[in-house]
Amino acid sequence: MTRLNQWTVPHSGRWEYAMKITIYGKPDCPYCLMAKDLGEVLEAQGKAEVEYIDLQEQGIDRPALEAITGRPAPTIPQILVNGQYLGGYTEMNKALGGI
Ligand SMILES: N[C@@H](CCC(=O)N[C@@H](CS)C(=O)NCC(=O)O)C(=O)O
Repeated sequence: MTRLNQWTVPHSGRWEYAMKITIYGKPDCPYCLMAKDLGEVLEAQGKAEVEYIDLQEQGIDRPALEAITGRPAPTIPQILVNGQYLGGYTEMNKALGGI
């Protein structure tokens, strides 16, 4: 079993990413696209596993999104890290843009 890099942790006999980023967004949303792009960069760098969830495609409306994030969601994207609320693209870029 080889450790991939500092972003991986042992889990059930194998290595998995320590960071799982979940992005809730919609098409035609520039901030969602920026979050998606940053997520793709982090994933390509082997730093995180990223899941992008299209709210329209999945039929998730605002109350449902707020139930998921546990707080008001006046804007999109809404982003979680390991199930914990992070914020929107601005917070994602600030926290993870330079890692
Ligand atoms: N500060 C937020 C801004 C996000 C934002 O303004 N998103 C737009 C869509 S790209 C939005 O949700 N506007 C209000 C709306 O669509 O109801 C962030 O960094 O994510």
